[in-house]
Amino acid sequence: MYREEYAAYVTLIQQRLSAKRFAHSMNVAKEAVLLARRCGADEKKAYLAGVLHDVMKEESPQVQMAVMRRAPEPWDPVTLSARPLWHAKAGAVFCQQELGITDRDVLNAIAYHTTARANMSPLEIALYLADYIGEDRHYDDVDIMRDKTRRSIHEGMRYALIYTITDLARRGKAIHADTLGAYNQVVLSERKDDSCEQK
Ligand code: DGI
Ligand code: FE
Ligand code: FE
Repeated sequence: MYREEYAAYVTLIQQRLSAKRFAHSMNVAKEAVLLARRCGADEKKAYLAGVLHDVMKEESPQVQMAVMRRAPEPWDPVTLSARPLWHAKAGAVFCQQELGITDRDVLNAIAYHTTARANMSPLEIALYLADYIGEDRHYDDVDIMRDKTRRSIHEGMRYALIYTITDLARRGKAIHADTLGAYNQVVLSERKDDSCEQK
């Protein structure tokens, strides 16, 4: 779709990731473009964010933490304690500092692709949902998740957040305040339409 324009990033991702994770990244990029179109987000930015979102995923926790620590602000205790969150934060720092990406919306979409947060931009929502419904995804409720998202972005967000929070709580994991913030906003909002506006 935008593969030629971003060929250098696609090659970088292919070199840094396993074949499986590379395929996932390309699926997410494709799906993010379709969702961006529906939400009125920039399709090119959605493609770029999709390609790069898991760039740090296969680095060791030590490397992820070292990259994260290059951010100007300190990280909160839950982020520091929850390893699955590190690749998202390190990914945004890497894209900014090493790849020279300056677009704040793209960097935020990567930084928040794992936790979500309240007041997400349409681009952030497109990437967050794309990560759940890409072709390579296989988890118990993936068909329901795809169906809900097909019907409405709001329903997709609602289902994804309920699924994630329930799963984390069942496993006794810490839940980041940003995830709870996203959840509360979605369940308190009455919207049932296909808009990405969360207000
Ligand atoms: O990188 P992917 O596998 O494509 O997907 P992802 O970036 O959404 O990561 C999913 C993992 O992140 C999964 O193991 C659940 C975990 N996770 C998501 N939100 C939270 C979380 N873990 C903790 N501890 N707290 C959260 O709020
Ligand atoms: Fe991820
Ligand atoms: Fe992912």
